[in-house]
Amino acid sequence: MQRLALISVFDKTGIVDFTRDLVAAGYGILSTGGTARTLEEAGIQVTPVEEYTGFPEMMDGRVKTLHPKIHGGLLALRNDEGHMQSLRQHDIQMIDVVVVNLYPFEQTIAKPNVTFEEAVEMIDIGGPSMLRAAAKNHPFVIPVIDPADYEWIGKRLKSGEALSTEERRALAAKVFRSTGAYDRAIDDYFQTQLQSSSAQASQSKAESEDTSWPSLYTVTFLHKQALRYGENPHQSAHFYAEHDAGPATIAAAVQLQGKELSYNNIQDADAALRILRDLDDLNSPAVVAVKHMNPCGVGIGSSILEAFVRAYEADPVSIFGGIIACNRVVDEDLAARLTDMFLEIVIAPRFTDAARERFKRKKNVRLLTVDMTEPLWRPDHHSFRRVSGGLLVQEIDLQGDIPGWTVVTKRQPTQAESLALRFAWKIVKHVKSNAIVLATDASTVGVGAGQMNRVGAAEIAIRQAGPKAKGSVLASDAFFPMRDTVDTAAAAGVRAIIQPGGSIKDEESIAAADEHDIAMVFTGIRHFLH
Ligand code: 93A
Repeated sequence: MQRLALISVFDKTGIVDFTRDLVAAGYGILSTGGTARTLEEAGIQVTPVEEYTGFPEMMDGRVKTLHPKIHGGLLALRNDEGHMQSLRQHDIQMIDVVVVNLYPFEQTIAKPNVTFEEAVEMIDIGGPSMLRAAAKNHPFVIPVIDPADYEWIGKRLKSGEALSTEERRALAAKVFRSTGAYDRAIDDYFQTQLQSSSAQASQSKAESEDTSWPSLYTVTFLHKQALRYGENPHQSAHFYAEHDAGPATIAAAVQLQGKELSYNNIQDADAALRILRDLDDLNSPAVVAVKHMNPCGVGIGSSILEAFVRAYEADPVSIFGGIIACNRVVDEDLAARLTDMFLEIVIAPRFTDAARERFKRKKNVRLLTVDMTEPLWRPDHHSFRRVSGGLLVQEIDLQGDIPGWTVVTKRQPTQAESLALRFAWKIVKHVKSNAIVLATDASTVGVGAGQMNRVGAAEIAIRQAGPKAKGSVLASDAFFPMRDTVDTAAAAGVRAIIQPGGSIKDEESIAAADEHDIAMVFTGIRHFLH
């Protein structure tokens, strides 16, 4: 019987070529409305899902693929006679490949002025169901959620070479990770909506959740390694690893070469990794440069080299002796650039053999690989800070993105400004308070960290950006207590601002932004980091 591929994608990029590969590999194509139209327009023969199930897409598309003829075909165990019997009895065909990407919930809520109802309509139900069914049954069904996988899978299926168990499992893991992140984003959004609409908004989170906190806080860390010394040579130090440190953590990093990691190295590498992982949902090659736990340059691009060049050019001075973290494989071209400079550490998911060769000439550079497909934190992870006589324990700041923002000025941010604002907001979260970040939609251009007044942080960021400040956007980790930061930003040519809002003098800052034709948005969220 002919093998079947089910294709239902919101983002149609690359789908025609991939489907051609599947057809060439002998697959019949089942597809939903819009996807079917795209494929048919490209001259590919498809069977619409509604023809196969005998049910029309209904309720404005809310019910398209939620049908036993789809889910039976995805979930049936091919090596179970009873399952096969059910397929035959109900005239259900096996589906062998599922290609789905989801309604863009996060992009939708990032848009200014989106209503709750519009956001809810963008919660994909059928897509995750198919993906999770395929991922559960991955020994028999290939689940494809990431367009980056189209090419290699297409090639392999065309050549008739089966996917290995590990490859299938990795594709399944990617699905669960993505659908998990998708649901978390929905949860975050609902939580912020609840907080702002609920009559109990004033009740503090601590009050409502108090009971889940233990009266005796115990935590176990296992000795991992002795360190040469601590933050300074006169402080002795050791590294303890969390009992169940996940593979994506700095404690699980694998060192490929270079001197032993120092106390400061571990802190800095962790900071770099945290920033990098908060960029995951931009789905872009990204490079983060860190000094003393603050980002000095962050870049994204169409390639990891381009991302590096942008991170580097953001601040070619501070990067000296810093730490570079990359979210894609480091190849020889990038290694050539990285070995041209003095760096303490380079972190990446992998280094090519040629890149490794390059680094061998720089024996002192520490190369670390870290699995970047797993989440960095578990929801129950806490952060600790010792104070004299006690321990402060808090939830980790997991708010890596903006659940929504409100435009408070006459001018709305342009699309490019919106992208830049989102990017700058992700970075400012990781800069020591008071923090100001100037950025474009592809890189930071100025970072002002750890100042005791906000306008001082802005002045540092602007000075460092130099001519690059003009046309950039500004992110502030906390609200402006007065209008001076807006005025300073305007004088430097900043075009848009993102900040939490919530000062009693917000109106003054808004008036200042309007005077300077700056677009300003409020997030309602603060990112102090001390
Ligand atoms: O509204 S849904 O949750 N209901 C469904 O039954 C369903 N099936 C697929 N959305 C559903 N989808 C989603 O439609 C897919 O995840 C994909 O994002 C999109 C593709 O629709 P079209 O092919 O009509 O462009």
